[in-house]
Amino acid sequence: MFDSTHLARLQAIGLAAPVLRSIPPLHDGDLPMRVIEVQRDSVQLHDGTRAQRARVLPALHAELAAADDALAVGDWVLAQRNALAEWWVRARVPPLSQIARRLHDGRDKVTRVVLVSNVDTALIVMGLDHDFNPRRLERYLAFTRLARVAAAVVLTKADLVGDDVRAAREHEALALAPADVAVLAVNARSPAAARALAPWLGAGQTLVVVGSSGAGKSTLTNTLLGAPLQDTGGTRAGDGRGRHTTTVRTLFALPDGACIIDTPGLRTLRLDADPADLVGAFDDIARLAPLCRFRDCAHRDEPGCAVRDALDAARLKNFHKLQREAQRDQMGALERKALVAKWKALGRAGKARAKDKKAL
Ligand SMILES: Nc1nc2c(ncn2[C@@H]2O[C@H](COP(=O)(O)OP(=O)(O)O)[C@@H](O)[C@H]2O)c(=O)[nH]1
Ligand SMILES: [Mg+2]
Ligand SMILES: [Zn+2]
Repeated sequence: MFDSTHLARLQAIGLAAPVLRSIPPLHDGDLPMRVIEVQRDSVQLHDGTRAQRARVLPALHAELAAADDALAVGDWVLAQRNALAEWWVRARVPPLSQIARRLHDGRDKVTRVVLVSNVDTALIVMGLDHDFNPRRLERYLAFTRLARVAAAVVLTKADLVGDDVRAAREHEALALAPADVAVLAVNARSPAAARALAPWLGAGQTLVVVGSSGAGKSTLTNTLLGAPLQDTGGTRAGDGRGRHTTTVRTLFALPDGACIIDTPGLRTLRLDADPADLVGAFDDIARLAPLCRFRDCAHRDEPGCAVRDALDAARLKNFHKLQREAQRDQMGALERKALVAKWKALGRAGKARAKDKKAL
């Protein structure tokens, strides 16, 4: 489909075999490229050699929007250059993974926002300082688990806290993380952080850093890049921009062949999940629930609840909170459906009446 140099260039920006296999048949002039940034009405693409601004064909945009979907950083696309030398994205290669969240418009409308696509590992970045928050960590762990993306917890600012604080918080994070999720304490500014993360940075791997503003995501990105490409809180502190230094998601190629997507902190992180899915993101609850006396135990005040007996109360409370959020979103969707059905029925009745009148 492509010659080997072209293929090697795409592999250097993360093209993996499963994606390659799902690239649809190419049209004349099609070039496979990766989305490295999404702007308001254009995208930045990369072909392994250079970045290129492109626009998205309205048909593709509409097709994705109709499925509550959108192009995101990390996506592979097929782009074409027209006679005016403008680049247009014609098709998207089906993503292997997507990390999405829900956004509420403040009333009852819930939208799904795709943050990144085709990511192998999410680095959940959290400071060991005042940023450290077990409940937020649980939310992020559920977030990556629900997206079926592997995760590692990177606790930054190890150099800013005492050994005992570091050890206690590391231990607490380890207790919350599922068995297959590593927890590392690092100084994000030190090259040692890059060495500690080496197992996740193999050629062809794509990572994303997630976590709150000021946690050290951009600092870690720069350390992995070996170059200060991203502004960090420290360098901007003087100009009153506060700590929200990173404003867009951007994909970078790392020296050893992996790619990393730096992201701005999210003020609210509403999971893109149905209440039933959520249990799967809390390993211990999934494991204990079959031992509850009642099969439909909600792990609240039912007698004989194995989950409540074993779990830390704060963790269980957080689980219920995430479940309530998911339920509210679902209620909104069901109510909207019921409303649409009602309107349709009214429409049908109206038409039937009109017909009856004609027949008379
Ligand atoms: N001493 C120290 N400072 C850090 C560490 N990680 C981040 N910082 C500082 O914390 C501030 C916010 O970091 P930044 O990377 O912009 O956070 P982001 O919002 O998550 O991208 C900056 O001043 C960084 O220099 C760390 O591990 N050690
Ligand atoms: Mg940043
Ligand atoms: Zn129970």
